[in-house]
Amino acid sequence: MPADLPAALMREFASVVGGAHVLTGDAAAGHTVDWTRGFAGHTPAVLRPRDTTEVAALLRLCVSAGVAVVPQGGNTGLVGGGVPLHGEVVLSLARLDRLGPADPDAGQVTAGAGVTLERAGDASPGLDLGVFIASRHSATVGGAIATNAGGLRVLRHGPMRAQVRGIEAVLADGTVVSHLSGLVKDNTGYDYPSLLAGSEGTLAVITAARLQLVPRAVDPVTAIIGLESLDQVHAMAQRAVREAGGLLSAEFFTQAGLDLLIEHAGVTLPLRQPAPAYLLLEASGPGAADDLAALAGDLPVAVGTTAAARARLWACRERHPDAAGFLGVPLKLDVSVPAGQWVRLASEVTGVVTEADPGARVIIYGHVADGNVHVNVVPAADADGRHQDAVFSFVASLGGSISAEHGIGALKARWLPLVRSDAERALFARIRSAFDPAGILNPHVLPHR
Ligand code: 2HG
Ligand code: ZN
Repeated sequence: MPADLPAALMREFASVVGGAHVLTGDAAAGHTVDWTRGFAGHTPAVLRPRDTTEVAALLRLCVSAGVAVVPQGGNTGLVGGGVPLHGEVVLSLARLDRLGPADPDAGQVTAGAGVTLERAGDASPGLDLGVFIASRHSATVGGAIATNAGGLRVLRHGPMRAQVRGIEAVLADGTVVSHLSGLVKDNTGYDYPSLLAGSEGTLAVITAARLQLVPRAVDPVTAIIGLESLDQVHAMAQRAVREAGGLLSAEFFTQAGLDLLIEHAGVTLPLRQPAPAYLLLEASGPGAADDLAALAGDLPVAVGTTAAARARLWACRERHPDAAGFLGVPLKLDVSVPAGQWVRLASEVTGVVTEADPGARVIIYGHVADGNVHVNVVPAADADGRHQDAVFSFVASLGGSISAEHGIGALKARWLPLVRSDAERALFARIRSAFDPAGILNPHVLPHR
């Protein structure tokens, strides 16, 4: 892509959104790099439409000029899927932030793509959004759907795809498709909202969504249990899923990550003594405290019931995405395996990385009950793909996935063939060209073959 676009096209952009919403140079800088600092690109323009009509007009201009577009929400992605690594135009959906009133009968709300997850969750006092992620203050509805975000309550409510009851989106040629009625039962053809969930901005630009909300957790109780091994972490999480009816979260981390947070982020040790591994459980509703106490038994445990105490405990887990960043620029590898392989993955993956790069630092943590481990690697050797090769081949050998919840983006495109067959990728390519024949939407995300 040229560094500059023709002046006439820039004028046409400005005539759609207003000159103040075509950002260039320094004003565009915050949109060209992701928050890990691992992905930095450049763009001739960041376009900030305020509604679906403006999105459609901009896409029509881009498709006729053959200009590639990276749709961007809150820019909290971790795989380089939302920043212009090849000089694309950035289409920021941040101004599409209209939040409708919650529908008390259906327990649903219609939210613009730019509404933050936190705001969507606050749409009604008795309800909440089922997806709960650490970046909820800045992550947006459109981006979370496009990446099928997961987070801390997937075991209870499923990922973002499971919250979507309808979608409005704009195709690359400017056509608006909209199905926002929110019907629970609606067998009237292809479920394209579900297809757009996890499509990483490659099929269409999501402009609004009808979201199913869930009952707000009543009197949640948070507990952190200190354990001797990852084996015990897994066994205890499995028991929690079976025995704590109101379970919302089962999260793990280790002393290695916690030490970094204690040193650099003001986090405090949750228990009297350090432990090799920790399991954070959260449950709500009648009997939640008793259920968690019965699970912990005589093990070291810290329990929080007030908002402040729970926040203190949650900081130990929620701050983990920052931990490796205190050592350098981390590679964030987000993988999952079948339940029966989780202990092998969690206990062997650090050795797998250090075999490829003996000086690498590895911090692991994540969501136990859904088989997901976040492997954060600060390389000592060149970050030339050797870390991904090692981790992803290991995960594939365990029957797992190279992306549990963050997507493929630019970071993992090379390794998709490890987990998706030729036939599957050929089908992906045909779906993609049906939606976007000109290939202007996020062309460098997800391989075309
Ligand atoms: C989490 O679970 C997020 O905290 C971020 O998915 C994980 O930064 C990461 O690797
Ligand atoms: Zn996660």
